[in-house]
Amino acid sequence: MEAVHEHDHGHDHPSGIMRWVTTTNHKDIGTMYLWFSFTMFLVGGVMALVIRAELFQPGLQVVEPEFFNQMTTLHGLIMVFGAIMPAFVGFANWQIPMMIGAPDMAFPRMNNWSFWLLPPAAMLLVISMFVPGGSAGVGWTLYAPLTVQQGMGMDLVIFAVHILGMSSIMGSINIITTILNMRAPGMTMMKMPLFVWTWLITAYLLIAAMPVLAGAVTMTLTDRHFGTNFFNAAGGGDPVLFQHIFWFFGHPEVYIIAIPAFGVVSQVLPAFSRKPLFGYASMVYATASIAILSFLVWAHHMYTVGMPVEAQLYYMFATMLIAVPTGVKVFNWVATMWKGSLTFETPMLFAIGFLFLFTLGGFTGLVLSLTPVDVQLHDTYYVVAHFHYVMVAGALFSAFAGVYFWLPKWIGKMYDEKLGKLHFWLSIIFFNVTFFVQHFSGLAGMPRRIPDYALQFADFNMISSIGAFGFGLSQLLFLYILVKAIRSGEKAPEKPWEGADTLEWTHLPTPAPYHSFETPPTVK
Ligand code: CU1
Repeated sequence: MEAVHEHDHGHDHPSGIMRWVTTTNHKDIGTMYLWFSFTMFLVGGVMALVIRAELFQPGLQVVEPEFFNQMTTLHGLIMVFGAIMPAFVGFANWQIPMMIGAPDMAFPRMNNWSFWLLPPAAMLLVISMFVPGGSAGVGWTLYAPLTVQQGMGMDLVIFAVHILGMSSIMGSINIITTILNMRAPGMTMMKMPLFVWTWLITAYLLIAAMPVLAGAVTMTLTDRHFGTNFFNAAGGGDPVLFQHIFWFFGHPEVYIIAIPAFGVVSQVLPAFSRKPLFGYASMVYATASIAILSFLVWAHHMYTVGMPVEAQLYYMFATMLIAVPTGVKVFNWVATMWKGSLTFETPMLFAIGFLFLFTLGGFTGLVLSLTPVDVQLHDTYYVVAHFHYVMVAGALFSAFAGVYFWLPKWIGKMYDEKLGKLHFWLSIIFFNVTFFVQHFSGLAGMPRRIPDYALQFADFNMISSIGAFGFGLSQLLFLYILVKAIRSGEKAPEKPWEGADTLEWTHLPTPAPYHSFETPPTVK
């Protein structure tokens, strides 16, 4: 029986499934992160479609209200922790060592463990639906006191969050150590590709934010089972305390997702503009400013809890301040394209789609930062529209841009450009059909996380549901494009994007063969 492959350098490597279980190679681990992310994207997407199917018409048709609530909870948790974050960690694994000229991540075995913690955590979230009482129908924010009253599914969700946190913290330690200690000679901090900078900053955000979430769910756990009263007013606790702790994690979490997305776009836009990134240093400083500010604005999610007007004013102005560094970044991206030799291949289309729609999502965020406005719009579909512009048209479109941009270097083959462009246009059209109308139903007062609604919202919801099913189906095209490229894509040229690879900050080392165990060449 052939149990191992013979490599010319004489080492034995496990084959089959054991190769993936035991791998310490950053490319293998990056690949696993990306496939895991895509799988969770489909699982979370099906849950979104359950929600949209129920909301297609007023009244209750498809699922029980309890199950609907579980779907909104698990859709949020799975998309944030299972789909978006692992996608960008996958990019980090693939790109950071190659971009800074390191042979691998600093702690390759810990890297393996970081990844393999994810599947059991995802399993816990999914099987929580099947325990007695079902999963937690509490929303992804897990607000007390409702979480204290939930059944056993809530315990599985808490355990899943603990495991996800461990994975993120170990991944962050790995990324920080790799970037600070393993750069090739001459690769100074201010020469690093911006994607590397954004991940360095994000890793610090993760280390600061994830333990806070772990603390919040641990306190929930002890309130549930061990007689504490952290969030129980009858026992001297305060349910609003949970919201403070959760959003001290939750707002930085938004930037944990957005900042690596900024990094990807900052690689793609220069490449397809044939110009270096405009304002590199200001990009680094703006990103760091956003990261610091993200810890100072958490209670803008809590304007309706009855805080003093002074606090409302502080959180309003602090939140508006974030628009300044964000404006610097958007200005730099536009200035990068200005007078460039633009071409519009799929990665560039997704990056420009990101630029337009993320900016729109940022703008509605600015609207929501205004306390008197937010008091009206709190827990309406306006908020749902806002954060889906940031998360889907922002982070997800950036992730698509990254996959199309780097795929030729990862697998040595090209994807089908026509189908890639079709994927972009279907995605951007159906995305807007789904979510643009939610601004209107929100402004008209439709509450979120409710399976039924008043007749006046019927048209907006029907349009939104049609868009959601179109968007979901379009992502099957993405899967087809990937499989087709991997199985029968044309051999990628040395320089897949004409003219782009001559730029210092978009240059990657020669295409390393897929599944290669060899050390990538160092950057000059
Ligand atoms: Cu926030």
